[in-house]
Amino acid sequence: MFCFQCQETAGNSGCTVKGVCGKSSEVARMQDLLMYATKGLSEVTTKLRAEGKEVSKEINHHITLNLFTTITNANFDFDVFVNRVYQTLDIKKDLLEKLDNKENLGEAVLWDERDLEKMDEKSRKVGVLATENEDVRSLRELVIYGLKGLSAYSKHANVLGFDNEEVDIFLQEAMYKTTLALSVDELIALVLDTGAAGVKGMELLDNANTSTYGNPEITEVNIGVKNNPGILISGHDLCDLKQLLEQTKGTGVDVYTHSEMLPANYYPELKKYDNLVGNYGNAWWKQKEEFESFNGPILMTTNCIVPPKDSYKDKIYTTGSAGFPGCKHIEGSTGREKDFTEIIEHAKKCQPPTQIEEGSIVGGFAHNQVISLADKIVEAVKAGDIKKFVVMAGCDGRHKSRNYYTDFAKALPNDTVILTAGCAKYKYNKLNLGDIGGIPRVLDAGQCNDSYSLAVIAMKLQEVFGLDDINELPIVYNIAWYEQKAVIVLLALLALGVKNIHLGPTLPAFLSPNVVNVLVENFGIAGIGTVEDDIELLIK
Ligand code: FSO
Ligand code: SF4
Repeated sequence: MFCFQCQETAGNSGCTVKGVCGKSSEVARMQDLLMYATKGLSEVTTKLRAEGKEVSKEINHHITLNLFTTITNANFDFDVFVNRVYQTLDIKKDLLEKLDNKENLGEAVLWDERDLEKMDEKSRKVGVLATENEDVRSLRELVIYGLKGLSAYSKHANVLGFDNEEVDIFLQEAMYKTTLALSVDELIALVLDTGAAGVKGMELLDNANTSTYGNPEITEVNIGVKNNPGILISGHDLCDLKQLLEQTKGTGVDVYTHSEMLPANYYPELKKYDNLVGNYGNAWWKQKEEFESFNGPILMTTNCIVPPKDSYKDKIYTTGSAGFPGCKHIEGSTGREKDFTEIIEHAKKCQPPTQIEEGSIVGGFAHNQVISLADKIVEAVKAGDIKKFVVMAGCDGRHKSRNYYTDFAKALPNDTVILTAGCAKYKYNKLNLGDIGGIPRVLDAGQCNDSYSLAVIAMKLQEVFGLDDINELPIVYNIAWYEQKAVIVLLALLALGVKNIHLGPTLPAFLSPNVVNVLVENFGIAGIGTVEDDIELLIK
């Protein structure tokens, strides 16, 4: 196996024996094969469209889900990947019959093999290292990881009945293009186009979420526990949460959010449920201890599974793109009702959660809420009470080096405000950093995809202050990344013209030195230094 798609990749170079995330080499190779099959299918859909033929929404969703299922920590189940390869080959076979011009079809289109041994053999030849030139490999993978992140966001919109066909068409064309002999310049253009598609994908999801659940509003979220048995819901899928809340109503079982599900508490249509009682625990990587003390069952709706300990493995349920061998998977395809009876009955037999924290945290500062406070914010900036906004969105992770972000937040002067989204917030959202004239110093917009909100806020402030360039705003970017959704957020920010983003705790291993140079020269991308140096550089 060879995988270097996330920030925790072995030695910041590549996982080759087993994933640091816990992914086995068999699963890693089958994921590579699924990507290969998906590139083949994407070539066919792209060529069909060029012939003026329709590609169904179901096929778009299938491709999106293929990519989403391979993101870090989403799915560890070998059989799931084998089945998705089979299904992808079936769809491709059907579509090929509709294609008139079958000349010059790529190798990935022509490949069709259902024998497991031969599939494994093939998987060894089509992974990341199949591209020999390191710059081309770097750019191709940068595009693919961006598309994986984009797929996660599209999938969340799809389950709510929202689609943007333009985004699907782009994604499939881009997947196909990663198989072509494009020049470095053409690949760089494709990277930027991927970022632009990322903006559209996040806009789509923002629209889907806010029109379904209302605009997030300032909300105090309980981080303690109550006396009823509970279900902990993790991941990012608000539609799963909504269904779980409906089905637990009146059962005596409480629902708690975990990690990236915390922002669900900010939506009017979700927070109205009395059985949504708070958030339990912290970012994804602390789940081994926190799932144990939760006592009740846990529903993983998307990525961010840490291979469970035997002591609580029987309490883990997965659904959607998530999966782990031996854990119960709750079925339900895009937009369909799911039946959570089994997990609810399971919860009833469990002890209430053990309290690990108490009090509350405040969030809900997505664009609509912040823009309604715009006057107050602009006044505070004009009066010099707020000198800088620091975007510290992104991810949290296991490495000690990430304590940098807690220290950085603590070291920020009192006239700065942190704008955050994603699980990175857990590094400083319980520090009690106070407020500036009633504006909290940590404004949480929501999940990683809600980084879109931060861009909307920046654009609004640019308009209010009458600036020509978004980079003239008193906003600096110190972003933490872990997996591929953060890659699309980064590319989206670049597409919006944001410059001088600092990215840590390490730059991606998949960026070759030459590609890093391109990013440094054109966008001012930089890594992180010491807290003192970075405060000096970014704030003073
Ligand atoms: Fe991932 Fe990052 Fe949103 Fe966290 S981008 S790691 S759990 O912020 O979640 O999906
Ligand atoms: Fe390694 Fe990350 Fe890939 Fe897992 S996802 S195998 S940790 S690079």
